[in-house]
Amino acid sequence: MRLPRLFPDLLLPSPAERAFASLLQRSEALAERTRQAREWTDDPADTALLVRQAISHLIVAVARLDGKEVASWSDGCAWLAASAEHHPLFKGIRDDLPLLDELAGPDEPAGDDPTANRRYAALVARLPRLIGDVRRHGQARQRAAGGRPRLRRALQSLALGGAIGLAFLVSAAMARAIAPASPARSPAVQKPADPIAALPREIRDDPRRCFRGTYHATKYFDQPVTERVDCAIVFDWGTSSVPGIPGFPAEDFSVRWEGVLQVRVTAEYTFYLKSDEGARLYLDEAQLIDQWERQVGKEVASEPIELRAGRPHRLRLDYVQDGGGAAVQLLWSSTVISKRPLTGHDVFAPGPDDR
Ligand SMILES: [Ca+2]
Repeated sequence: MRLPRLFPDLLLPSPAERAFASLLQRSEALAERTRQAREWTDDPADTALLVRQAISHLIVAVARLDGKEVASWSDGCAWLAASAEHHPLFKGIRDDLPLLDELAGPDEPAGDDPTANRRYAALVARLPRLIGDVRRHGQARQRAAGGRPRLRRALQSLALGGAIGLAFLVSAAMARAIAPASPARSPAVQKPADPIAALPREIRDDPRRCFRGTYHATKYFDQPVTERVDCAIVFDWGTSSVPGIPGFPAEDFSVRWEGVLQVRVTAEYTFYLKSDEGARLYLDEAQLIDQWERQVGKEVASEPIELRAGRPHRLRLDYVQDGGGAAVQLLWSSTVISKRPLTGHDVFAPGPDDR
């Protein structure tokens, strides 16, 4: 006898149904993130990061279909390695998964490594087939669950959501990894040496973009010599004076950079500051990094901070040089971008109220 559903909200879904619903949500989030990233990213390491997220998503999907929870990328890789049953499904990509770690990681990729380039391009090329295999795996489970309409609906939604997300991903990844004239020189492992030169001209030439740097001929921000546009803060002046500012001292000077940071994707962001010698980073009223004690070249990271898409934040970096070499570098990273210089992509000129 069937019980009347007087209180449908009190009839809790089964663990499997909850797992599929959550997976569907992840799938939609991936679709949105990939769409946003495709609109603005120009760094090949991002593509590697997105490919890794997509494969991670597939691994989680298969694990959950089989009632197994994997909590992280490394858990998923370990589960694949230990689960002989799924070797055929992920055959052909398993050995290349560590390559994604390397390409999407914070370190400089391996430069012009033709072998890594070829492996990466081949991995991306195999993704559509892997997606098909995972969908068929899900459909087989669906047939097995034939008598349970809610579970069937969840599986159908899962397949559709995953396909949408991965279609975005594959089109974005292939445009970058497969399109170059020579497949042995895919952009996956090429990084621009000069982050400012790598910026599109329309950003470099846009007067509303980038930091405003005020260069002072003392260590105390009290003797401005010039103000100029800097589209990234990645400088190593050595013991020479700052180029382009005639008569500017090579020692005992200070620079204040100001801008308005507006991120395109809501996420947690981390900032990294390295300087010779002192530097401090502020976001609105908060001091994110205090590196004022004299030191040379030690990188300090901020606590991760959630920034919402489109919301403007005042950003200020104070830098001081005593003697010897002079260098300063501001990088950032998040769950959607690899570690890189913060540039005029996301930083706008400060207005009168932002300084
Ligand atoms: Ca110095």
